[in-house]
Amino acid sequence: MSRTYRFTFGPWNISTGADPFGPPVRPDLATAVKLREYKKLGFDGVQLHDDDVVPADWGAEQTRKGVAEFKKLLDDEGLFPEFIAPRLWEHPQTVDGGYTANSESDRRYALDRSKRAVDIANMIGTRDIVLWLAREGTYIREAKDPILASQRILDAVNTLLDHDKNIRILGEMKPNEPMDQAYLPTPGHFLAMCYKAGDPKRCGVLIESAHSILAGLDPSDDMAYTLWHEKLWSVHLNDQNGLKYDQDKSFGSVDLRRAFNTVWVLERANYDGCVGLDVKAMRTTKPENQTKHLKNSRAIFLRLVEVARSVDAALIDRLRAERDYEALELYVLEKLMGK
Ligand code: XUL
Ligand code: MN
Repeated sequence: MSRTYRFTFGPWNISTGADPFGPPVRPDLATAVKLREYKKLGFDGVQLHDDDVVPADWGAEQTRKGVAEFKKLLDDEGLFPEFIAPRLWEHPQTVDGGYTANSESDRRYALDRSKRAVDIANMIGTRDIVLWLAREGTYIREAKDPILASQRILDAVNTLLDHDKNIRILGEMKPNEPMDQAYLPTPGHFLAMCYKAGDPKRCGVLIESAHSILAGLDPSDDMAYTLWHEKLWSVHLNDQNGLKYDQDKSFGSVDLRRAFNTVWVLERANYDGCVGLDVKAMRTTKPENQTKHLKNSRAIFLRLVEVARSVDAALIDRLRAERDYEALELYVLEKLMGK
C-alpha cells in the first residue's frame, strides 16, 4: 500500500546555534520568516510551543488577537498547526518543575499556563497538546516525593482533559536533561499513566528517537509497542550518538539501520500521525545552510520508505522460519546499501 506522509517541525528547529558554551553563530529569524521556509522544504505543518504563538504573559484579549494573527500566517502559507506544547521549563516559576514543583503557587502557575495552552490550541485549530515534562524530576532523589510526583502528574493530565473535552494529551518522555532523573522517563511509563487517566482514549504518546536512545531503548521497538496500544499519535524523528546530551542529529545520520527499522515499523502499522523532525543544525552550519538538516532528514525518511516498500516479505518470512538470521541481516544491510 502506498500512503503519503505529512511532515512537520517546530520553529525551534531553525536555530541560531547557541549552546551552553557559546553564543549564537547564526541570525535569529522571526517566526514569520521561518514559516515561509516550510513549504519550500516539503513540510506541511508546524509544531508549536504556546509562546511560539503569543508571549505567555499576554492577557486574554491580546492573546485572542495574537493567535488569530498567527493563524492567518499559517493559513497564508497553507500550513496546519499540529500541536501546542506548554513551555514549562523557562519561567522562574518552573525552576523546580511544573506539576511536581514543591511550591503550591508554582504548581498552580504550571496548570494555569497549560490550560492557556489548551485554549490557544482551540483558537488556532488543533486538538493535540504535547507535554514534554522537562523539569518534572530531580537533581537529587531526596528533593521530591516520587509517589506524590506521579499522582501530581496524573492530576495535571486529568485537569487538562477536563478543561476541554475535545483535546488529546500526548506525553513526550525523556529520561534525563535538563534533570538528572526524570519522572516517567520512557513512553511505557506514560502509557501506563494514560490507562489511569479520566479519559484514557484521549491520552497518548509522542515518541522522539533520541529520547528512546538516551533511555537505552530502541526507538522502533518503543514505537511498535505504542502502535500496538494504538497510542502513537506523533513522532520526533532524529538521531543520537550514544548516551550523552540530547543531540537531535539529522534522522538516520548516526545509525541508518536503526532509522530503517523505525520507518519500517511505521509503514507496517499504517501509522497515520505526522512525521515530526526534531532535528538541530550543527553549530558549524553556515546561515545559508541552516535548513539543510530538515530537508535532509525528510529526504532520508522518504528514501527509507522506498526501501521498506521494496523488501521481499516472502523472503523475510522464509528466513525467519529457517532461523537464518545471518542471511536476514545480510539481506537488510545490502538493501541499505542499495542492492
Ligand atoms: C526536548 C524536546 C522538545 C520537545 C518540544 O528534548 O524534544 O523540543 O520536543 O517541547
Ligand atoms: Mn522532541
